[in-house]
Amino acid sequence: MNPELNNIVSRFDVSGTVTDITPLGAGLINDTYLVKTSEADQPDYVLQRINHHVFPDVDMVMRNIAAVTGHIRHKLEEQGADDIDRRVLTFIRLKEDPQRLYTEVDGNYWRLMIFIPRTVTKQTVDPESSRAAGLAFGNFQAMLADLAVPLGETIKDFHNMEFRLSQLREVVKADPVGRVAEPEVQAMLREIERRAVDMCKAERMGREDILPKRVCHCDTKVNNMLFDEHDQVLCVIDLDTVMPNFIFSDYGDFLRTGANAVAEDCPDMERVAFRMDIFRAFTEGYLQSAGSFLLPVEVENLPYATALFPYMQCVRFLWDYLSGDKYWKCQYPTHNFVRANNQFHLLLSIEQHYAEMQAFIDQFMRNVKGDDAHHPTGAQWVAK
Ligand code: GN1
Ligand code: MG
Repeated sequence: MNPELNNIVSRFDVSGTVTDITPLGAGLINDTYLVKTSEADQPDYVLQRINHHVFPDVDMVMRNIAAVTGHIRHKLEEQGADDIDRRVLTFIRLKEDPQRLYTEVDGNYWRLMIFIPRTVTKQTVDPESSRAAGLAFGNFQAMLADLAVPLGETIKDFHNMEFRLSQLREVVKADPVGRVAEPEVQAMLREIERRAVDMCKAERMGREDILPKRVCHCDTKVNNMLFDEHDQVLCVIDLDTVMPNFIFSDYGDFLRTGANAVAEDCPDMERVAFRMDIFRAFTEGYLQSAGSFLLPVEVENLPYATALFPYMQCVRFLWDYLSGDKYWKCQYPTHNFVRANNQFHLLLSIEQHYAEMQAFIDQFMRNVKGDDAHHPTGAQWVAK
């Protein structure tokens, strides 16, 4: 067992005897380990090094997470839910300083949480698990809609499209690794600029005060959910990016990964496609649980959200490619460009389905209005 990792774990108030610490999962941002204990009646743990280059204010990250997990736990208790320790993450306090949920060692920050057993993580979904995911993320937002503690923005301007474009334009100007002149990069930059004004619609609506920010997860990828043996979402994980945002973040980022027929770095662009069966199932699930608080302007713009996130991720991957691959781990030199191109092809597929998505949502709203026109917002969005 790695003595340094063992030493870090020993700072936390763990129950049980640690026998093994091994790498876990394949997150691109944080380093994660499974901490095994020998006793059958004691939990195993997950040890994680928080990437403070990505999340500069570690204390804010952990304050947000404490507020969010505490609030969800309280809601679940009120609802009389069973198995609460498997439905919400539990972070372990430090022995020396029980107020704190993380420790610093040689400039690195670490946290420990209870490992949730008997779960399934997915890299891909089918319509049924997408419906479950839609319900779960809508429910996550709904449970946090009345969170009284204001959350911090753990990555400033994380999903701000105007900011992401300005970051890209800056690196294009500076061209630090000489990749801007590549013809494929030039072609992609033209496609990005052609759509730039449309894609910044959310920021404009935000400034006009017609679009609110709410507590969002902001990284609603398929693999940030733990499913149970019945294909229901048990627990939403990876909470570092939980912060106030437009709801488009959670809706759009799920479909970006879940509805892509292939992985986000699949180099075969002909296989990249937006799956409408996933879109319909996820949308119905999401509207069922988020319907209690969504405004019409939020519902109407869900098709825009499906386009926004592949577009934004294309911009972000291209930015990293042009910066010299500093943000995402790469397995080969053009990995980030392949990812950007994949996201761009996903956007093209979404653009082809745009009218169909709009019609699906419009139909949904018409059904709802016909039946229940007098409700300004609220449960009227529930799928019929
Ligand atoms: C990062 O760490 P991971 O894989 O959950 C990124 C997301 C991107 C994603 C693309 C904090 O998420 O925004 O969509 O990679 N998270 C951060 O794979 O930048
Ligand atoms: Mg993750």
